[in-house]
Parts: sequence; C-alpha cells; structure tokens
Amino acid sequence: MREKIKEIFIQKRHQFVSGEEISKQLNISRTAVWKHIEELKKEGYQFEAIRKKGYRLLNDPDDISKERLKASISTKWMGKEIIYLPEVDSTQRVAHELARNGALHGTVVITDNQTKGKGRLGRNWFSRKGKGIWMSFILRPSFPYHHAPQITLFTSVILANTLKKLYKVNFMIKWPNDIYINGKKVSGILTEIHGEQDQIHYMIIGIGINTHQIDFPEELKEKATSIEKEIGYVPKRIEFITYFFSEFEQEYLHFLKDGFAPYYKQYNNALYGKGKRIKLRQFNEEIEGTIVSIDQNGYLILRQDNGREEKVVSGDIFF
Ligand code: BT5
Repeated sequence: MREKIKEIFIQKRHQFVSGEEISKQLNISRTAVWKHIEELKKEGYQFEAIRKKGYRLLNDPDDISKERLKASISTKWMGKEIIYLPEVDSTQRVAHELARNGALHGTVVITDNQTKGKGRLGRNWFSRKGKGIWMSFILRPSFPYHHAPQITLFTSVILANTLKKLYKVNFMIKWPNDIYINGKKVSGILTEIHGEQDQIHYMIIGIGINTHQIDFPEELKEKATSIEKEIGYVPKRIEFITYFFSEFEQEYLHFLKDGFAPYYKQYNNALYGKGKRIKLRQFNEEIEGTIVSIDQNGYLILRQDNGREEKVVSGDIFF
C-alpha cells in the first residue's frame, strides 16, 4: 500500500494531494493514509502539509520502485520485466524461482532491503536497506556451458564502465567478480547456472553495489566501500540502473557474436593487482604466484616462482 501512495505523490509531484483523494483512490481510511505518510517521512520523504489542500512532495528521494524504474528504463529486453520487492531474503532465490517457472530472458528482481544476501560459496552479502542496488537478472543464453564463466567477467567490464562513465572514478576489477576502488570492494557479482553439460537452461546474475553506505559492520570496515564514500556526493540508484541496463543490452549482442575477446583488453586495463604476488585458493588447494593478466578466455595467468605461467579457471585471490 505504501508503494502505491508513494507513486501517487511521485506522479503528482509539485501538486497537493489530499488525504481524502488518496483514501478514495486506494479504498483505505484516512487514518491509514496518515500513518503511511508518517512512515514515508521516516524513509526520507519530505512533505509540505496545508490544511484543506493536503500534502505535497518536496524532495526526490532515491527511490527504486517498479513504476519509477519502468518510467526510466527504455531497453528492449533487459529489465523489461521488473519484479520490485521492498524487502526480500535474497533476489537470487526469487530469480531462480521465476526462471524455473519460465520467466523471460532479461527479467530483473530488485529490492531495497535484502535480509539474507548471498555471496559465492555460501558467503554472505551485506545489503542494508536503501543503501545499495541489490538485484538479480535472468539470462537465457544460447552459448554452451563452458562459456558461462565469461559472462561474469563480461558483466564486470560493463559494471566498471558504467561506474567510470557516471562517476568519473577509476574502478578496478579484482578477478573474477569484484569491483574495487582505492583498494576496497564496492560491488560483487554472483553468477549461478542451471543447465546440463552442453546446454544452459538459464543463468542468474546477481549484482550487489554499495551505493550509499557510509558505515560498514566491523568485519567489512577495512575491505568495503561505497560509491558515495568515494565520490563524496549521493549517487542516484535509478540513474545507475538505467545506464547499466542499456549498456548491458547493447554489449550483450556483441558478446553473443564475438565472445569475451573484445572485452578482455578492457578487463586487463582494469585488472586489480597486476604484478602483485598473491595466493590463489581453489577448492582445498592454494597456489602462490604473481598476477600477469587474463587471457582472451578470461583465465587468470599466474607466474609461479619457477617462472612457469599457469592458467587458472576459477578461485579466490588473497593479497
Ligand atoms: C560476491 O561474493 O561478491 C557476490 C555478491 C553478490 C550479491 C548480490 S546482491 C543481489 C543478489 N542477491 C543475492 O543474494 N546476492 C546477489 P563473494 O566474492 O563471495 O564475496 C563475498 C564477500 O564479500 C564476503 O565474505 C565479505 O567478505 C564481502 N562482503 C559482504 N558484503 C559486502 C558488501 N556489501 N560490500 C563489500 N564487501 C562485502
């Protein structure tokens, strides 16, 4: 209900809307309308209230409701179908459920508050209410299973390009799936695939981006940052999402046609930790070496102490 009230105010921005009008339109009592408005104020909405005229919305909070997203996005398939949930455990879970039930390629699940965000390998993703972009989208690609890891790398390039274009800051990519700025993580990507050896039924790409967080929990303080913290002003989530969807849709066509090769140079230019000595953890194994680059397939090339170069398909890097 609160979402609907929000939309009435957003649509009639700069005009007064009376409590009576809303109560009639939504078939709820005027006391209920008043209570919702009080709650909206707590979310950052500011109203001017004049007796007999009603309420007028004064500010433009960084809202990502479905109507707002729909009005802003002009892509053909990416985000054409949007499921906005004010709160959810994990957008990944919902996207899997939708995909199993036949949801379309490009369907997006997005939330303002994720209570049990997932990282890779069972790790947690911290997603505070209103402080980031927490979304998952469904892809139904025609390429074979073994190309799937490249889509994560491709998505990292599109994300880094979006951040660079909108905020003029140099974002780095930590192989394979993290976006870094000034040595701290600002975004992570989680790709999950459902399919068989030679065929992908669907993929879910989950993206978490810290847009507004200023304070992080103790365990993340040293390693996480947000766009706002880095650029010094409040970014608009809707602007980011709109730009990212349009870039992703456009570039995805090239990716389908030419694969990862056209993007690997951009990835290498942004590769975090090039020339640094690292430990790479893969399952229960650890390899040490120096990061050289990534190759056209998206494999990480590590130089070992004996001078041999090793290609790595997956794993976690520790500096
Ligand atoms: C990732 O995992 O980086 C993938 C994160 C994907 C999150 C999105 S949000 C929308 C969608 N729905 C979900 O449920 N998930 C996806 P990984 O590489 O495993 O990194 C996880 C690690 O990053 C954690 O163990 C923490 O150390 C750190 N971390 C957790 N939350 C963070 C945050 N908000 N910012 C920066 N680092 C964080």
